[in-house]
Amino acid sequence: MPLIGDIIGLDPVKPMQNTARILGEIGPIYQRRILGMRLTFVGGAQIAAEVNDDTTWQKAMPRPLQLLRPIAEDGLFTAFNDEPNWHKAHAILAPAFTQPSMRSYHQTMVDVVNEMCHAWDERPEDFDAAAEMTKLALETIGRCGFGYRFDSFTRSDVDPLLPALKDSLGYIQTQGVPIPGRKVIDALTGRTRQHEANVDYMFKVVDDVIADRQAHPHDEPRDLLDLMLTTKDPETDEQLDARNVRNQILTFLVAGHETTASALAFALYLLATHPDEATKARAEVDALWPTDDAVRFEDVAKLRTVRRVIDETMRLWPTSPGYFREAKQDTVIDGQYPFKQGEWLMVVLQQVHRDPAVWGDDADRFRPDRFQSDEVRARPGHGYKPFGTGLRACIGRQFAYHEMILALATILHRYDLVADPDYTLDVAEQMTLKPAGFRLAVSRRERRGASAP
Ligand code: MNH
Repeated sequence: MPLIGDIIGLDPVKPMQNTARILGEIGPIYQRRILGMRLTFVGGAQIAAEVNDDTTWQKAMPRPLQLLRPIAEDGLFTAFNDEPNWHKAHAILAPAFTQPSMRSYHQTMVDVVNEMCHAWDERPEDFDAAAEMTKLALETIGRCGFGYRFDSFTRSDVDPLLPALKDSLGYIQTQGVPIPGRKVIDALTGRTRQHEANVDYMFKVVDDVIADRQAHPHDEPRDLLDLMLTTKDPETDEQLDARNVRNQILTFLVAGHETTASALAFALYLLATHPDEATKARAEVDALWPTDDAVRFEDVAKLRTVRRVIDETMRLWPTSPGYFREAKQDTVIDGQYPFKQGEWLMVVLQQVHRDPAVWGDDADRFRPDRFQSDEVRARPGHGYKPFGTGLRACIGRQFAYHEMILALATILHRYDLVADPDYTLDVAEQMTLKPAGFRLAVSRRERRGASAP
């Protein structure tokens, strides 16, 4: 392809959706050259299954991920596969992310959802769904992760950590597109200096939180920070050092809030535009909470219909739109495409999740019953990977489910959802996919039982 066609073909605003569309048109795998680089995209579930195999393939860390290294360094998400701190942190943190561990974060998650609902009741006008869910998820990971309150629902200004985080991620993302002369321009306009100041500020805030916790330890390990500061890696008998703890906290802030928030925003959009599905999910919630909605820990696992709504939402709109894999050795995929050791490709989830070979002819339809257990059992498992794959898959999966299920169930129980009838879905691409400009109005439902908590 001529260079200029390459540049135009690479949609700078919606690259993932553009890539998914091309895969839909030309087949399960395609390759393009951009500025001399070879980029391969996989959209077929069968080929995805091959590269998901951890014996011949592994997580790759191409430039888009490496750009995050100055912020998150060897934190879990941006660590290289062979970095010792990945194994150490994974061993220390994995127990904190199991389903039973959600018990220790449960009440905090409930508190945050209640604060959000309280804010909605006080201020009944409509709101931007993605922005509101971002507040929820940020508040949740801040408090459950390291006892940090952004107070997103109560303060009128914003916590300065928020713009620092947002602007530095924005800056990092612009560095991904190779534009000649950008370094000079960024330096001249002060963007680089502003970015450095943002990063310094984030480091200082998080370091202060860590130092404060070290000075005033909790009696009971409750949040992720407590665990990181007190647990030893069984293999090396060592704890994480303070710098690595900072890297993990910033990692959880980056990896743990926009993904969850965008998935919730998509779920609200899909429910608001599929009232029959909302009615079904609401019936389950009403049956579980006939009189009140004090969400008990045990309730979350019972909300199977709500869980299916979330699974189907992440199928259609995987907010983490893909992941990178590299060959551990020279190999061939699909029986015909050779890859040399170290060569990498991207699995495009939006396309894998709609592969007709797995999902049938109505793959574009929102139908949560696809996740009924009989349908799940009848399907190959490799067609659904919203949390990535293998050793380096998402450690926060249970955390995200617990948070999303209890938030969505509470919202359905308390409110009717009214979508703007003129809205057509516009999916923005920042770090994640998210519904842009989707405004939602909620109206408090009639209570049929005892009063609200
Ligand atoms: Mn999460 C890795 C998606 C919520 C923390 N996450 C991944 C990967 C995907 C992903 C995909 C694999 C990336 C790769 O292969 O390069 N994560 C999600 C989605 C949600 C999500 C779709 C919500 C919905 N993630 C969360 C939450 C947290 C979190 C919540 C933290 C509290 N995720 C991580 C971390 C990793 C990760 C940490 C890196 C794990 C590792 O490499 O060991």
